[in-house]
Amino acid sequence: MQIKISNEVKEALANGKAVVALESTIISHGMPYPKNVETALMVEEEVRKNGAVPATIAILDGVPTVGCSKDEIERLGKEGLSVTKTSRRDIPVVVSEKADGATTVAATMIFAALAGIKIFATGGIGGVHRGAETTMDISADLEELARTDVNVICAGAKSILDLGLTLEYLETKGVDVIGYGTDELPAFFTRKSGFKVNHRLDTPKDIAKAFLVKDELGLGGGTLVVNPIPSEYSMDADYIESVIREALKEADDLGVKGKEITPFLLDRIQKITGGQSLESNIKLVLNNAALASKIAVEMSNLNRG
Ligand code: PSU
Ligand code: MN
Repeated sequence: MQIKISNEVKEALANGKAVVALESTIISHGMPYPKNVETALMVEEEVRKNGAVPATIAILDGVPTVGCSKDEIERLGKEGLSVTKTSRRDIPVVVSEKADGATTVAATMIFAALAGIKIFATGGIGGVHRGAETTMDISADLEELARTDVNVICAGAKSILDLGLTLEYLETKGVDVIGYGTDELPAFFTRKSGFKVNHRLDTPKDIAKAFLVKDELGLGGGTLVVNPIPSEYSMDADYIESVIREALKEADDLGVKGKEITPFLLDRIQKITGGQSLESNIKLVLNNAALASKIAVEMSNLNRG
């Protein structure tokens, strides 16, 4: 099976340089065009500025690609919702049908691991949905964190999810949740959620050291690092909660479920807030890209040292 790794990423990996994986569902299904493309390119720039090489991951004409070009990112952004949102289960058919696929956190982790990339930055992960006790809607992202050896840096999860159940699921699966400079799980648009993280670490180096121990012991699986949105961009907690409730009610009324529910809610939240949430979303992704790059650089230094 052929996976394509860009020359730049291949060379960086061969030389033990810092590389940061980036997902593509956030481009096609997470933000509207052209902001999605602008953001994806800014995120790559942010990774470079912090001394690492970005590797945006997607499936293009059936070829899993690690290190998409600008044109490829533009193509995924333009395709938007018409490109297949590709999680673990979707990979075989998207590849065999030679289709384009925008990879979720789960699918991006799979290709990052195949390429040998250990650090991955995104906005928010999927998790246990509110009402999962009856719908059983639990994102494949959580199971992937349990089994695939890639560490994900995010801003927590949106409270479209049940954050308490998401943490319990991760605990059962042996996935550590590390708060960067925080004792509390951030809730994507806000810095607080009322839930404690499992560990708090205050420097990229401390986080890199923990990742190396996981490697040395061969524990496998991923880690979730949660990085609060910078205060100046965070949103009012009561306001965003009311917006999320409204979006959830609309989804319920329209009977939206399965893989469509997350993109539907993201789009509704953006529209109800008049784009204010999109601006926060962009800022937190950049913030995560910077942290992920610093951790990747520390790991590369520790590995060399
Ligand atoms: N949450 C966000 N933004 C996103 C996603 C989730 O705040 O863009 C995307 C990610 O690609 C994530 C996927 O992996 O949705 C999860 O979808 P599902 O819940 O269907 O597994
Ligand atoms: Mn789901």
